[in-house]
Amino acid sequence: MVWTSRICYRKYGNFVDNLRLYVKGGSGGMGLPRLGGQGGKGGDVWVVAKRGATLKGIKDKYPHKRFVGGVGQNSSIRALKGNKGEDQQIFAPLGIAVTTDDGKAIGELNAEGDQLLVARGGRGGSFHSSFLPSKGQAHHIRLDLKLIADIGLVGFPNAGKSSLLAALSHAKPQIADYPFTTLRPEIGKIMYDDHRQISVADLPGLIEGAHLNKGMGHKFLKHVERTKQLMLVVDVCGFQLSSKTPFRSAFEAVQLLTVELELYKEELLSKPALLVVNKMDLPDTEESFEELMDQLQNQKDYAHLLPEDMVPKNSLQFKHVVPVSAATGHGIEDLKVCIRQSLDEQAAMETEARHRQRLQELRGARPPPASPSLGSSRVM
Ligand SMILES: Nc1nc2c(ncn2[C@@H]2O[C@H](COP(=O)(O)OP(=O)(O)OP(=O)(O)O)[C@@H](O)[C@H]2O)c(=O)[nH]1
Ligand SMILES: [Mg+2]
Repeated sequence: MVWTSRICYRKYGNFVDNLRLYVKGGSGGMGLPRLGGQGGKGGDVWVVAKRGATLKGIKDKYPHKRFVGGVGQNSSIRALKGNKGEDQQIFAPLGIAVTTDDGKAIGELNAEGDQLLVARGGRGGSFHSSFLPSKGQAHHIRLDLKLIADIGLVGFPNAGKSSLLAALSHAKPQIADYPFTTLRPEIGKIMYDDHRQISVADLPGLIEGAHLNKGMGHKFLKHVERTKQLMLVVDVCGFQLSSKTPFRSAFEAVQLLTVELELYKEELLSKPALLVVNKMDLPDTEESFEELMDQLQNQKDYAHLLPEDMVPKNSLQFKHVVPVSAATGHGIEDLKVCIRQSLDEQAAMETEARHRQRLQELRGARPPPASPSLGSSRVM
């Protein structure tokens, strides 16, 4: 039996799982020595957890990545005690760790509305400071999406995700011939001979309409966000959830899984992804695999197979398409190599991007001016 993995080198997408921001509390307002007036405190900068927010959203909306609190009001004859400067809020997704630039933890955002103070506004001028105000705290912070694993398995029920995890790692997930065997993520570790470890999350099966919260819906999709790369798993023979639901071929399964990801959060499609075609030990699957490859390479020609609303607007760019049998172990070693290669490539690209950014900073690129809305408006 010869199944060869198909390797297609494509550009990595732009899923953002970490972000470095400059935050600065507003300066305090001037005191009024003559009348003992106290200037207002500068506005603080907060990071606030908001469902639906994304790091990419912050990056796109605020390309300068600078957040500055409002300046405290000066003390005046009309208002001896100046008002506080306006706070600045940065709305971030749930499941975020916030650290200083040198890695010191500031805190985590895990539930809707959780908030962290990341830059304190300066004190207003008062008797104790000879009526001179102080500047706000200023530094770089990092927002990191807390990852549950390097790779997340995405597939319809019964595709063999848990069997695959068992074949790749020492994990012993529950495996059964009925759908929805897996109800919560289970993490396994692939061990390589040189002691490298890569974690894989077995996730509950996805169903059509998951983006509308059907089945495990959002609970499932939330975990997909927290893995570096996606590994779609399809049964080469196709899939039928029950006698009342239509049969879906392997190609249709790929498209439907893509639609669910796309409708939940479009940017998930820009995560690096691999496709595993499972159950290749069953009879006549070589032909089905060839057909699937043809369909994947000529997706437009096969768009008519599904109703329009079930065809994704953008396709997932698979780094590798790997035929395997989780049952016999065939193709598993090949898959381990592909997984490692894909993650290494992503890490190299991220390192390069970081170096480029640092270099730019070292070359003394002046910090870009704050956008006019900063200090007075809300993020997103
Ligand atoms: N013939 C064959 N059967 C397989 C293979 N991989 C998995 N199966 C069978 O497919 C069924 C489903 O396997 P699971 O690993 O539980 O599938 P799953 O994707 O984790 O399913 P859910 O957790 O319900 O979403 C079980 O009966 C497995 O024995 C394979 O490579 N070949
Ligand atoms: Mg399972």
